[in-house]
Amino acid sequence: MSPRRARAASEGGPAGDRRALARAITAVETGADGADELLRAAFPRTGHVPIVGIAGPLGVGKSSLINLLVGHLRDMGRTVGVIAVDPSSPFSGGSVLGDRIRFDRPAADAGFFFRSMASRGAPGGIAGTTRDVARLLEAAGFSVILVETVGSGQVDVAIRDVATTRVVVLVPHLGDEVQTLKAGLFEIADVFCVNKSDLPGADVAERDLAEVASMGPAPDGWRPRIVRTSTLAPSGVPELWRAIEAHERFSADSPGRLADRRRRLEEEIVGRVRDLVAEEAATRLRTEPRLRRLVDRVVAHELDPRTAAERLLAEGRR
Ligand SMILES: Nc1nc2c(ncn2[C@@H]2O[C@H](COP(=O)(O)OP(=O)(O)OP(=O)(O)O)[C@@H](O)[C@H]2O)c(=O)[nH]1
Ligand SMILES: [Mg+2]
Repeated sequence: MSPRRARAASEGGPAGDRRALARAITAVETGADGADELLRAAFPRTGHVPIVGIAGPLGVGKSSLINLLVGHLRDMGRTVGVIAVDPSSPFSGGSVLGDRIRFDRPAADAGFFFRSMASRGAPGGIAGTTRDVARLLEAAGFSVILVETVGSGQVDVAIRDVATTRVVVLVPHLGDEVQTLKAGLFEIADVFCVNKSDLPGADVAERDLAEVASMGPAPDGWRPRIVRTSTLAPSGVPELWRAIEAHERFSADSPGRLADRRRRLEEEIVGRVRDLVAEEAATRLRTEPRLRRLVDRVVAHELDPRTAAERLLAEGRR
């Protein structure tokens, strides 16, 4: 894709070409030619909007909440991009998340964009692609990005580094769930949302969570907020958004969060270097006669793979 088209695509969005944006996302998801150029063009216009992760066990009402949050944000004049990460699709033979999340938005609403992503491969990979797609949405002009991760603790945790605020959604009668949460999701929560508070037991759930939240480590000084919602009533959605915004404001001047951000970007650079070096090494091993002979010697057990790897790198530096 030409730089001009790449730029045009990443500038699609509220006022731009939605089809170009959709195509750009597909290019990034599939690692097509031109994806790097798209991301390069997008990056300078990213890093400023809230990226809100909405995680939690299956069926707690994450999608229903996102639908209401989108409505609330659109009413306030904010533009919203939603990414739904569905870990089930590769296994269930095409259960498309698009079928599981419904939005009460007019088709012509240019300030809203939804994309579901099948999370093939490793959680690290999902997180990377989600981060890149979030960047395309931000560069396209969306002022809030919401990311739903579906019912897999592993994926939820992988998404941790993508989001600027992490909401963990639960329901009344937490029971054992609070115990499980301590191990995984709990540590990533900036905001707890007790959804389905129209059902009995919301008081108890809120109290339990408040207790756990007050015991948490809070190394950077943020104590998770707890918000009660119901998507049936509906109630609590403006409060949920206020809690998210409070966390965004807190993070904006928190030294710990700045250091965190630096660390994540360092990790991203290192990951990219790893990919590039690995790609180049694989190609050279297959194509350069001298390196093919090196592999022959490893196959014959005359040389070990570690030494071969070091030689390959040393040759590359010549
Ligand atoms: N009583 C009650 N039911 C709710 C509420 N919110 C959602 N539900 C119901 O809970 C079910 C699951 O809702 P979803 O929004 O699909 O939940 P989810 O967490 O996105 O589900 P997965 O994506 O499958 O993990 C649906 O039948 C909703 O109607 C609520 O506030 N109160
Ligand atoms: Mg859902």
